Amino acid sequence: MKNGQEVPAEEVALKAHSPYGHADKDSKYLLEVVYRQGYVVLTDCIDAELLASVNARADELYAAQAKATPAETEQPESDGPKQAFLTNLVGCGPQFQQLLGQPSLIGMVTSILGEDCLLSSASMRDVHGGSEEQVIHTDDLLYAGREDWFKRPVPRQLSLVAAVAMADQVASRGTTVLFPGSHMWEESPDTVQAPNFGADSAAYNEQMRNWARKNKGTDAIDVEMKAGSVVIWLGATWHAGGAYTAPSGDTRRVAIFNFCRGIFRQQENQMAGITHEQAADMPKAVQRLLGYTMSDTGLGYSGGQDPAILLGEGGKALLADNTKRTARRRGK
Ligand SMILES: O=C(O)CCC(=O)C(=O)O
Repeated sequence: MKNGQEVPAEEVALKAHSPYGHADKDSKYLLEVVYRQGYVVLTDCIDAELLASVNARADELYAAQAKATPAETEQPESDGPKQAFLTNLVGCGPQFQQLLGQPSLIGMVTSILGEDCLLSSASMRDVHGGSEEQVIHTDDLLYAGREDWFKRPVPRQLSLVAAVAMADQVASRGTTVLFPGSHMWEESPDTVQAPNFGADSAAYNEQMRNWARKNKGTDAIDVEMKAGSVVIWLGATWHAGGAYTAPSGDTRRVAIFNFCRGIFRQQENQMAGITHEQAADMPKAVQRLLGYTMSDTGLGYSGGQDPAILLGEGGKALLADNTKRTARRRGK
């Protein structure tokens, strides 16, 4: 227990048995850690061959992006020129689908957000020398109105991120900065002081660090990890992408998979960004995460039917799973 909120130990015990194949004993331990700290690192999660093929495809896509007209590559002002993004990763090649579908990663995600959770967004972030620290934030800020609906500390997480280290993650090259235990704080950075996203992040972040030290006795940590590791942080956890302060060195590359509960809208509109034909060729676990399964509460049908039907032959395996799940839920 920390800061007045119980770690939901019963959830840990009940949900450690994932049908996605994560080793049970490890899952239970990792879940305890994530509920206690607000984040957990899964080491050696992705093998070198898959990392290499994802990196090679990402290099191709960045090269194509660089050739595009400046208007097309222009970044939003707050992102600055020292970083680059690929979005809609799942639609960019089977390598990314394989990365997303790693059983140990999905096992943890579904243990926390439920088996009907959704992929909210999938992006690659490359950070180059001179990049500033992002504004310290929480990802569940996306569900605005939480002062009324999702008052902190939230009893159940609304979302989480799984960030895959595509290269070694080093503090001086801008690895993720996280505030341990902050998912259980009543305050989020924006309620301590609303940020001005257009302004320099440094002064705001200094203010947040001082506030956390003074009021919670907490210092931020840098999540250093080897390529192939994955850090999962909860939607309520305070964090930022760090500053790239090293005078030289490799690009910091991270694949960021954002997940939300099945009852929420996805940040990146997966149904608009990926055609049914594309989705029909994807692994079942990925089809499910895109939204071709209804939520446990019955959200997400199409034409009054199971959305997996839209995938034709390619959706048959998922449809069979969905039918079994629905029958189980109805006690049949
Ligand atoms: O780059 C990171 O480690 C964190 C990125 C992040 O939090 C964001 O883009 O909102």
